[in-house]
Amino acid sequence: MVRRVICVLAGGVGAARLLAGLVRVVPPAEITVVGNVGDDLVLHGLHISPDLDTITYTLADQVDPDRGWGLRDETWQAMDMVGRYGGVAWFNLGDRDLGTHLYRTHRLSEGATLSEVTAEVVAAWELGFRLLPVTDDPIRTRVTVVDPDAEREVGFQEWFVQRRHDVAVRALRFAGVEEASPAPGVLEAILEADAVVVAPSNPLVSIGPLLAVAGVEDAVRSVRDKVVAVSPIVAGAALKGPADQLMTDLGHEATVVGVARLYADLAGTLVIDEADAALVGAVEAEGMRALATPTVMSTPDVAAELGRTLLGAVDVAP
Ligand code: FO1
Repeated sequence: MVRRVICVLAGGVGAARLLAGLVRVVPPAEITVVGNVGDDLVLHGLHISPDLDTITYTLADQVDPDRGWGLRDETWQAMDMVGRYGGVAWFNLGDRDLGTHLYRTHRLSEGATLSEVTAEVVAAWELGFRLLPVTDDPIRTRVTVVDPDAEREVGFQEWFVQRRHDVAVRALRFAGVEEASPAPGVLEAILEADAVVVAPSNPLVSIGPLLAVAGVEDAVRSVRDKVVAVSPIVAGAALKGPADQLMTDLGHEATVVGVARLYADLAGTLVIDEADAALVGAVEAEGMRALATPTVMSTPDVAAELGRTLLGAVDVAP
């Protein structure tokens, strides 16, 4: 039997929750995830890939359910030590989580690529799906924030975690993206997919860096009829994180219609929450088919049902 390919373009927490549902309706071996690395950072000399880890830990059923990132039953003794010395302690790395970063950093120092290390980590958790960083090259999301006196460019996590994304944003850029090429298998996964799912991740800072890597946006556009996106905006607000505020700050409408304008070229269908059912017509006026259904993944059952709806939208039988 020819194995199907379900390709998921993914950020962090929202994508991870969707994937936890999807693996209940299709065999994990059929799923290839293309993950965001614009949020990556080097801290304490360690390479940290938050979105790749959030996906891995969630599918391993090891994620902390309240935070949505990091590991459950975590302890923080290493961070306490860093704090004692006056080191960088605003980005919280749990003791168990640190093991992942130690392993990744060591393997990279040996010359392994980020895709190779990521495959090793996923295999160690026996997850059975493929997780590809969009690129093996370093790309870093940089955020221009408006301080009371001046504009300043900071790293993604300085904006997101250190400043609690509680500051107006003037601009975004993905440093290094001009030199980045897609990781092995990324373009093939998109071009050969039976379905491409754009997860309910932040369109600007989670999906944006994926599309900015050479060839990725063109590949997605070329299979537009097989692409189904899920809106991360429900009733005018982001379920988690700052997608709504960021869209507003950068001149986009923070509604499903604003999401449709960002994705209309790339995806044939936009799945929106039932709370936005009244906006089906407005989304379709942007040139996409709209489907209204429960998208708030409060339980794995809802996530699985959403997974079924997404596959059905592009005529793939679960
Ligand atoms: N998010 C926070 O709000 N505070 C943190 O201290 C924090 C630490 C952290 C460590 C490892 C990791 O994989 C994720 C972590 N996150 C933290 C989440 C992360 O900033 C976000 O999930 C994203 O990068 C946005 O997708």
